[in-house]
Amino acid sequence: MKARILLRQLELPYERVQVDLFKGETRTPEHFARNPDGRVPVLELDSGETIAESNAILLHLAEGTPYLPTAGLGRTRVHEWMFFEQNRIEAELAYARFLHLSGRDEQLPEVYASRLERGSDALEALDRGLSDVALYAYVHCADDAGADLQRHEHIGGWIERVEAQPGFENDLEPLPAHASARPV
Ligand SMILES: N[C@@H](CCC(=O)N[C@@H](CS)C(=O)NCC(=O)O)C(=O)O
Repeated sequence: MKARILLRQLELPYERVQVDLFKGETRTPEHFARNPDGRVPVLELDSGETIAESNAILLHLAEGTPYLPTAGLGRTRVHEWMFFEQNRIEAELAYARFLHLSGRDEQLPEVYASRLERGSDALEALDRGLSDVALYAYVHCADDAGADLQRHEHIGGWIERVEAQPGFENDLEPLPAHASARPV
């Protein structure tokens, strides 16, 4: 989602190709050739070369545009928050969200509780700091993880500012029904 937001902000045409990870489509030889780690997102360039890791995609697209400061402390600040996003938001809050939305929190209640606690702690850190699109993706839907966004003073206003930017569109899709671990 964050790669698509930046593509639209930069007015770069793109084609969205969906890979269903719940049907094992990320673990095929074709997909390993795109990303040896077998995950999405992957950006395929016109040259056929591929870039994995959402934040590497953002940095590649933003290079030389107003969305990324040139070398120096400004760029380092962007990197700080992008590393924070990967380590704290994605590893903890996003995983809690996946467990909660797919019903796996009922099978792994202790894992879920610990990820949610650590993810909520990361939201507090974000509330004290700053923000960008890399962080927006999993923070705007923190409620999905069972986290309480209302507890944080600044995050609501920041989400509204991100959503007010030109090119913004929330095209996040819900988890498909077959992702659920809940008995039918
Ligand atoms: N650090 C990576 C994480 C990517 C990731 O975990 N993708 C998940 C979906 S959100 C995935 O593709 N899982 C499929 C699999 O592990 O086979 C990034 O930010 O791009």
